[in-house]
Amino acid sequence: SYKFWQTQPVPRFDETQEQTIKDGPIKVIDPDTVPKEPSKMHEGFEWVTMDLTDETELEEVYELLTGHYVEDNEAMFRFNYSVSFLKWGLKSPGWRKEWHVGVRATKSRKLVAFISGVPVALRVRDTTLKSTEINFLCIHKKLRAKRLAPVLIAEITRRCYTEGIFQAIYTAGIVLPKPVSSCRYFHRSLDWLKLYEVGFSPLPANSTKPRQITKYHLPSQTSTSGLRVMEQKDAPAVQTLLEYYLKRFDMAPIFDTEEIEYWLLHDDNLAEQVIWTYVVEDPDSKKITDFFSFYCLESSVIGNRKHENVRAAYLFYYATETAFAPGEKGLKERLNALMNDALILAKKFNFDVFNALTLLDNPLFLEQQKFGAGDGQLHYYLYNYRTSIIAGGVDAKNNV
Ligand code: YNC
Ligand code: MG
Repeated sequence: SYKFWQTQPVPRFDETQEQTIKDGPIKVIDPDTVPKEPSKMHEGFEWVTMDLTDETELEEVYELLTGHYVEDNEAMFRFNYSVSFLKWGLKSPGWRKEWHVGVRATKSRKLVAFISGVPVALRVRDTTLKSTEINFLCIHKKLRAKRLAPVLIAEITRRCYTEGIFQAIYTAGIVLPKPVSSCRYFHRSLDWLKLYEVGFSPLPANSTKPRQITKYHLPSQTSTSGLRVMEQKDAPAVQTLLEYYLKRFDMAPIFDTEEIEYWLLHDDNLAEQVIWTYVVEDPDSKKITDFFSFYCLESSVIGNRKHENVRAAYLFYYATETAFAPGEKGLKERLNALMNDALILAKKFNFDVFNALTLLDNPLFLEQQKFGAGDGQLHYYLYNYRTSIIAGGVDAKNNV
């Protein structure tokens, strides 16, 4: 098996796990050998480049994903990325139209498949790679299991190579050769009763509904003094703080100030808010000592009478100066205070659940903040780059 993946420049499962692995590209790409044209598309279908500045085309991508994108194992929920989320996620600084690849049915013009990439400067240990973050690979349900996915992957690879980008990062719930890191999803109920009613949260045998509701109750006010919404003027301080904080991990993106503004500040032009970011400003020194952020990603509930969707907040980037104290003194306590405030705010903004992965310093607060382990895994992959396995501390954004 892995008929396609075994032909690709990715590590094999049987490769050594030793520390002696030397980091570097698996294959050196000669730009002159990169095909100038896409490979042949399946009969009756054709390649298109989507113009996501055009609301109609954006809406087509939205419709494809809403009907056909990632579902849980029991097919109870399906990600429902909003149009605003797609604008945010697919048009980040340096984005290229050519990396929004579609497939249309030649006759009907219907969009039946999509794959995308956005540029990211990705640090893997001591090396920073100019790379692409691949996301939103989706094929219409009626076109599944026809080996179309490898054709889409090969085409976006060609379009990356054409731009002189020879590495990529991507995530998937499934196991492919071969994860560079693996995380587990954790979920913190904000509206336990709704999560129970949609079939997401079970009622433990030794508990009752009122007890579950009480268990997840949160105060109405945040507790961290100096906590406020991030503003544009905070971007340089947040950039420095995050860059410094992420140095503690083996794999992380490197954001410049423009990217920090883009990824963390709410854009008033969007119909729906996607990102919430809070900073802690020291009342005396006016210094930014901490920040945290979360984004909104709803899931459609498939076939439930009472509820159509679940509103989930996903923990995004955060940083705290306590991580730099000798022996990281106070880090756990501080993170718990910050994340409790994040939960309070998410509740206030009507989220039903707060999700986080087992990356960065998240293991320091998951249990205390009453997150429960989900059954979903998220595997991280690098394309055309070899490095030994990374334990924790990976790109928090690419988490389909
Ligand atoms: C997947 N998620 O193994 P083998 S994640 C990568 N990522 O190949 P067919 C996948 N490969 O095993 P279907 C994959 N899922 O024979 C399947 N594959 O070597 C591989 N689902 O193709 C699979 N979105 O077309 C097998 O399968 C081959 O019709 C089979 O299509 C798959 O966005 C899919 O989960 C996932 O829409 C499109 O099931 C379809 O089933 C679907 O016969 C629901 O394909 C939505 C969904 C995936 C979300 C994501 C990240 C994608 C990363 C792609 C790899 C990028 C590599 C880097 C490229 C740039 C390089 C540079 C520079
Ligand atoms: Mg197929």
